[in-house]
Amino acid sequence: MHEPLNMLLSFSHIKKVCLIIFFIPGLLNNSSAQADQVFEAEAAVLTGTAIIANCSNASGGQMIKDISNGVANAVLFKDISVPQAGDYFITVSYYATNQRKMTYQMNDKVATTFSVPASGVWCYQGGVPGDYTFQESFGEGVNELIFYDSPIIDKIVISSDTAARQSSAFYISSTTGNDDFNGSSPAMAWRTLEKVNALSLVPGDSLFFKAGDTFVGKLEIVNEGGLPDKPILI
Ligand SMILES: [Ca+2]
Repeated sequence: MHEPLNMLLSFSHIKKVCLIIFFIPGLLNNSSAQADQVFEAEAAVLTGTAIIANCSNASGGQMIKDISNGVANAVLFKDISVPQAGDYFITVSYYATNQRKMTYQMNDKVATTFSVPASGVWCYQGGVPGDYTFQESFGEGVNELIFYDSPIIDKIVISSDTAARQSSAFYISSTTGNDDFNGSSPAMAWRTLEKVNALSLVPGDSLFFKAGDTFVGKLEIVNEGGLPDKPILI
């Protein structure tokens, strides 16, 4: 691969990409952060074919499988209560041996489908669940969250603390990306800046824009900042 002539970044030149360091102290001091809430899938309402499977590596020793073929076969978390309306992080623990679609619906909103990467081998083969975190706005009080057309689900964790998500690298390519991907690798790169803008960056995150690609639009980083030892790299 030859050296790119412009300032756009290359996946293969990761060590050279520390162009901008955001350090905005104080923004992440959220004294009202709530403790994580854990909801085991096996304690949720199961409909249709959804059924409990036992496995010692799953949280609580159980998980839910056969969540396919539409909304009739679902895992419904009926009683997710949050103290105030706002954005919260949802981390789903799941098992999938291949990239899989996952669909959820929050309260009466339109359902959302995205792709999650393979978690590894199956639970009975000794595999541990994969974790996938996304952000969703909750109403004050009780919320309902339903998953269907999804891989095996072990549990979900609801958190208001941005630090609950571990720092990650995100990849964006306007030529080879797909906004249905999760942005976790060059092969799973997002296509548009909208996906980046929808992300709540946490300290230690990195954003890699593919060399030679052109990105139209505006990169918005609002109320997101790094820490002295964990900057956000772009
Ligand atoms: Ca479980």
